Amino acid sequence: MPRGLLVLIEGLDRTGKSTQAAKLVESLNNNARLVKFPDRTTPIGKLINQYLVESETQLMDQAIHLLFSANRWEVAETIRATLLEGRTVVMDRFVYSGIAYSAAKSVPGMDLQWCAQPDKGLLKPDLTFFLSNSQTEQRAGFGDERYESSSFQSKVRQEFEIIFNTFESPDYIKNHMVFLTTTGKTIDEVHVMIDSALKKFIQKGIYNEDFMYF
Ligand code: DGP
Repeated sequence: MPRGLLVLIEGLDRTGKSTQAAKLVESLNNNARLVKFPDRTTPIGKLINQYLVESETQLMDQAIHLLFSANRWEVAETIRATLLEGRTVVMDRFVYSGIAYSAAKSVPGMDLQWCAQPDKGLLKPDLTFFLSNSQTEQRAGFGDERYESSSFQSKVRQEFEIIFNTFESPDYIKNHMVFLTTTGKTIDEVHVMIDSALKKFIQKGIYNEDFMYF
């Protein structure tokens, strides 16, 4: 039985990632599993949630970075097992968010290489969708969680670009990444774009049984 596909939906806050990830899983007729990061339900995830929603929760930037990474490692084996069952896994955020949000803090010593290190060895997506939306990125009021300010988000956006160009080969970007602008598009329109890009990817037969790793 061929293994399932590892699909990632990435992007800044409020670009519709979670909505699209859920819609994609639904459209795959339950032969897919949705994995959202951070997973706030695990013990590590609860700590992450506390950090995100309570501004008085103090944690060293290095410590929270490692917790986000540990939160991904917590489910790494489940993801692999699901793929080996032949089911698709759709992830809502993953390693790229991990590097981008931490690097955007510009903490001395926490450069891209430092930020990328703890996630080395995690499975690399077969196909990544990066969603951007200029309307949500420019708006003044974002939300109440830590990181939800337009100045920080624009820093994160720059970091995403640097990360893709630093860590991924032009070949990987061309074959395994899809950049989608969702500005002015309805949820259904974006879903159709994702669905057709996924079908095209499968038709091209680029992915093989071997896993790729960060
Ligand atoms: P979300 O539940 O997708 O809204 O993510 C919560 C917030 O945490 C959001 O502002 C993005 C940020 N975030 C997600 N993953 C990571 C990560 O691995 N590291 C850091 N530093 N921030 C992250």
